[in-house]
Amino acid sequence: MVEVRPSACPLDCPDACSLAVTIDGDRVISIDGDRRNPLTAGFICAKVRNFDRHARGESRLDAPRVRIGPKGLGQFATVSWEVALELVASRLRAVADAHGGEAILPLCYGGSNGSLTQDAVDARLFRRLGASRLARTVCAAPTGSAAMGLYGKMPGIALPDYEHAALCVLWGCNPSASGIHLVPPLARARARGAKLVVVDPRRTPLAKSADLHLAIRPGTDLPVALAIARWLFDNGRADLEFLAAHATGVEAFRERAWPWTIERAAAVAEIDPALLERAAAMYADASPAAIRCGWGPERNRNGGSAIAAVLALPAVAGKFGVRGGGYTMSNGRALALGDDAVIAEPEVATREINMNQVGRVLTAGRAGGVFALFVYNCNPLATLPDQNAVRRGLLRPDLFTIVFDQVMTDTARYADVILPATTFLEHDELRSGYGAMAVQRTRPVVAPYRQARPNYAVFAELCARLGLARPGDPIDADALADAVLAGSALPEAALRDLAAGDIAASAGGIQFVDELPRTADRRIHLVPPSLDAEAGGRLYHYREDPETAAHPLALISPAVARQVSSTFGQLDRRPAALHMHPDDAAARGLADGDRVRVFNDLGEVVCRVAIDRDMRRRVVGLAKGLWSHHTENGASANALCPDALADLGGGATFNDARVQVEAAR
Ligand SMILES: Nc1nc2c(c(=O)[nH]1)N[C@H]1C(S)=C(S)[C@@H](COP(=O)(O)OP(=O)(O)OC[C@H]3O[C@@H](n4cnc5c(=O)[nH]c(N)nc54)[C@H](O)[C@@H]3O)O[C@H]1N2
Ligand SMILES: Nc1nc2c(c(=O)[nH]1)N[C@H]1C(S)=C(S)[C@@H](COP(=O)(O)OP(=O)(O)OC[C@H]3O[C@@H](n4cnc5c(=O)[nH]c(N)nc54)[C@H](O)[C@@H]3O)O[C@H]1N2
Ligand code: SF4
Ligand SMILES: [Mo]
Repeated sequence: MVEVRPSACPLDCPDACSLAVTIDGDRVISIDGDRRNPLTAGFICAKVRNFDRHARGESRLDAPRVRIGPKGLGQFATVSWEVALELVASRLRAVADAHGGEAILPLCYGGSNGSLTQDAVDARLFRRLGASRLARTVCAAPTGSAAMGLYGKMPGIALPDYEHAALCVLWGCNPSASGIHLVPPLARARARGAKLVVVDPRRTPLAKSADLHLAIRPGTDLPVALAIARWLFDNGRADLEFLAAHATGVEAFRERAWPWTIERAAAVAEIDPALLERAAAMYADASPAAIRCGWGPERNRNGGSAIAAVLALPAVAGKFGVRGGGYTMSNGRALALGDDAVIAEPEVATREINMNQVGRVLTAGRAGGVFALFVYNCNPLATLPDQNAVRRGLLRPDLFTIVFDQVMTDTARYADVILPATTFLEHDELRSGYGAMAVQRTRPVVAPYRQARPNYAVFAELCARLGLARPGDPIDADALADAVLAGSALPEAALRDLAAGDIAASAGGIQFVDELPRTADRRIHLVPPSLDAEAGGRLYHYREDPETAAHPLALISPAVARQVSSTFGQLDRRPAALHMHPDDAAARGLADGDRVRVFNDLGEVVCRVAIDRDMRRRVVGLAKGLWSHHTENGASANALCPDALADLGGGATFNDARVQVEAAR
């Protein structure tokens, strides 16, 4: 019987779309946007419209498997869940007995997971095992630290409210690929005469039509934002009254911005100073002025300070207090879930490993102290820095690796045991958006694919087998959802909506009218002492470009429309290309489509080159989340990304990769 069932997209995307899934028995016929959600507005991206290609494609894992060949060669035998779970439980127990619980490392990120499949029964298991803790820093760690330090993660401008802005600044953000539901409100604002400014090293689709595009060198957002701040102070355009009423650290911030004149910042960012000054003046003149800050500016050594400086601008310029004025970073706190109650086990103070340095830890062998790796909700070989180190680590004969995923990822090929996971269409979920201000409780719309199982079921089973289950533990999906909601700070109305099976959504307030900073004193802290301490007293101090004569090109790896990070990469078999400005190609004697070697001291990638006028000079681009089949030598941008950490939050510095490119022989 054909029927339409409601669902919600849990993928790592700001938009948190509501879905209408048409099914015939256990067959998905179509997936469309649900009209009940005003942001989704009845349309969704092609990735999720075609989700069945992922859910029923040839890479989908249909049963547990154990390795039968050498590590990394992808030779496995199918086994029963009973055999697989017994093996996993006995090996985890053996590792804990021989080396202590900390020798077990859960490796997850969970960007595409809600509260039932990440930080729920999984965390219970690992806490009770006394496993090492993972600092989940691969994304949003610097932005999170900066937004927390300055504003206590105050919810931002609701995405539909961009329609009311007279000026929109897209700062290191590319909604055309990575959050498409912001595009219509931007278009509506522009139809009413709003101006658009884009700060991005690439000429993104929206940069092409923008009124002003600052094509800065990656990693230079900090001086650029500080120069705008200084210009506002110098030209009497700072809102001193607002700052006196609502901010601390104003003088300290002003001092740290002081070295950055328009000329000096423009020189460092390699842009025209006149353009930068025009951007500052446009921002000062416009109201409402909205800054949509993305995650591009955080992925470098200056990332935390850069985001803090960008987020300071609406305070300095006095842009709050009107609908469509202020900023948006993450809106995750607008309707926040994620309470610890669901875990039913207090956090233990075991050692913490930064996921950006997993390669380093694994390759340290015995000294690294990790002998069992449990990978889930993550595809580390494709997404962590220093891919070659991660690969060498995964090849270690004395490492026992479990990979729990929906599809046969590059990482899974290195597993000792593979466990097949359900997709969101097959399990229960409870998901809060980080762009859209919406929470949705979803039910399975089709039965699990063959033997695939949900995370909550598998981790509960492992707790039981390891003797770590306790009476009263929430286990089934409803009990888990109840525990999350009971511990959340959701307003009554949202809880009622969820209980009635509806989307719990907030229209979003006006910053400094309906929303104040969620800091302890409800003020903005322009130089929060905790962040300054974390940055070694050097918050807002610019760290120089890591380029060298041997490796002068900045390699960035932006999000692409056809994937979410590495998710869906199995569906695209076309080879990837390195994007390069024509002048850089000419200087190397390269023509469009030539085979090239992209290299630095960490590794190399062999692929084709695409001559691309939308890249700026001395910056090359290779898509984020590529799989081994996308390049000739199986390496991706991550093979060239350093595992050094950003100034705040222990964040990744993917875009600090500096490389050289030559014709491949
Ligand atoms: N289709 C799709 N959607 C996604 C994702 C995906 O992979 N595909 N990923 C999801 C995830 S995990 C995230 S975190 C978000 C990311 O969402 P975005 O932040 O919008 O995406 P990014 O591509 O990471 O970076 C945005 C832009 O920053 C630019 N950039 C790179 N370095 C710098 C810099 O130093 N300064 C400035 N100003 N700009 C810079 C890039 O050229 C890029 O255009 O998107 C989510 N949505
Ligand atoms: N070079 C470079 N690398 C980057 C970035 C960059 O800008 N440049 N950006 C980074 C960013 S922004 C992010 S967020 C990270 C993301 O990196 P990852 O966290 O590795 O995210 P994905 O690549 O989406 O992989 C998620 C995996 O989880 C699986 N999965 C999904 N749902 C479930 C489930 O319910 N159960 C189980 N067991 N598995 C599930 C999916 O099938 C998929 O294989 O990548 C980072 N890597
Ligand atoms: S990936 Fe983003 S745009 Fe696509 S359906 Fe999911 S939430 Fe919507
Ligand atoms: Mo991300």
